[in-house]
Amino acid sequence: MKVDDERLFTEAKSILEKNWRGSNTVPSPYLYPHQWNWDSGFIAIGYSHFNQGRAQKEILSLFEGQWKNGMLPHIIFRSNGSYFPNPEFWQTNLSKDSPKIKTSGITQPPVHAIAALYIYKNAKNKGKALSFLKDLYPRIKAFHKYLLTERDPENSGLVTVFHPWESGFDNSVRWDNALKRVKVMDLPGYRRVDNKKVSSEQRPTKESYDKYVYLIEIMKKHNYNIKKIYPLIPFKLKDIVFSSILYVANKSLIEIAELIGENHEEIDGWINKTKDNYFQYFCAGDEEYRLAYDYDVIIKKNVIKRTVASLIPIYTGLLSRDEAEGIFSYMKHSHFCKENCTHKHPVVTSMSVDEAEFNPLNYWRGPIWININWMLYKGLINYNFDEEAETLRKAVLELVSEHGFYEYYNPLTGEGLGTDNFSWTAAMVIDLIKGGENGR
Ligand code: 2M8
Repeated sequence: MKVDDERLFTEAKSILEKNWRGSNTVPSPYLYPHQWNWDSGFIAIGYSHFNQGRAQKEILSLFEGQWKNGMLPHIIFRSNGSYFPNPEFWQTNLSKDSPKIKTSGITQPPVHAIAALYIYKNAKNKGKALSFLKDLYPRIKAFHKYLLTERDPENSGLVTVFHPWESGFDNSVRWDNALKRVKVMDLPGYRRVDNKKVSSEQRPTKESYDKYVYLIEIMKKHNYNIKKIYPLIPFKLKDIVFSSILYVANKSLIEIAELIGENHEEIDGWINKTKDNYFQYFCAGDEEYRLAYDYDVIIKKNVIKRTVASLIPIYTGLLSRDEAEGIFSYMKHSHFCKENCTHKHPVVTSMSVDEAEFNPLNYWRGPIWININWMLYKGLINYNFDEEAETLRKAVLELVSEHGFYEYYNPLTGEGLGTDNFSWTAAMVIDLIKGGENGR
């Protein structure tokens, strides 16, 4: 199918315009009527191609929610739009670190330095972009420092998530075993909104939500004090995607430091620590597939489930060419895209179709996500797999062009799932059309 890039770009742009709320963009007006952390990062990358001012504002407004300990919350509540859990549920005023503005009490993957560098590189007005970087740099650095200290008492350079929502891969099979160990007690009453807005077969189960809520209750009980939470929370994993993004973000932060004349020794130290431990923590013992896996801090074991997270190391550039080729071969022929997937769109699924839990309709348990494919595309480019990258790029654009700007897609049919008019899908499409940093 020949994609009309101009038409697709105009459509994508109009979705971001529609979802813009004056200082930030909602991921989707219907399902997610507030500002989300990593969504804003991806969205700013999209804006960087046509509206520098908005791109900058998107990131700056997100950082209005930053906590005094550096934590950047996963949601900034910006409207009365219905969503559960709402600010009354989070009660972040229990923490001495929370800001005045209403936020959630957990974080999400740090794509902001990557986005900020993008904004600079694509900026028409470099002077304004430099002031933006100067303003933002200490705040991003404080966030990364929080992740590499409070969220890494093991001093590994890899981040521990306390909650599936922190990973952004909410109900992924990656978290199933760890969640089995979470025994829910004294759960408060709560009312979900998500499964009234989107068909419940496409959303997490009640059992998952009970655990999500219970984990937050533990954090609230300890006033969101990480030092108290860390030893006792029953869900604690070194997240391979989160840590990989942080590594790439630290590389961007070094470039930013150089642009604004800041010393980056401390960030160099972070990068080296991540490099030293990455393979030790994530690449343990999968003789058969040689893929990388999350590390469960409590049972000190890797979570051996074949999901797209295992392919994300290609995005870091930490792999040898040989290893990157291995990852690529999985992307191409493997569990992720074989005959039962739609060959028209060889786009990578969130979970191997061979895993018993694979479900083409359910959220992060099978469907295709565009931001994740964008990271894989960037990884292929890093290793100069240009032809393969182009195949993936075209496949993503074809999928969206044919089925619309959805939150996720059924890999067997291409059908759009979750909510429509989804902002990061639009933003990633813009970047794939416009050719990344500095155009193609
Ligand atoms: C989804 O997560 C939220 C909770 O944060 C939810 O399901 O209510 C995830 O896909 C997450 O990665 C994303 O940032 C968020 C907003 O798009 O939605």
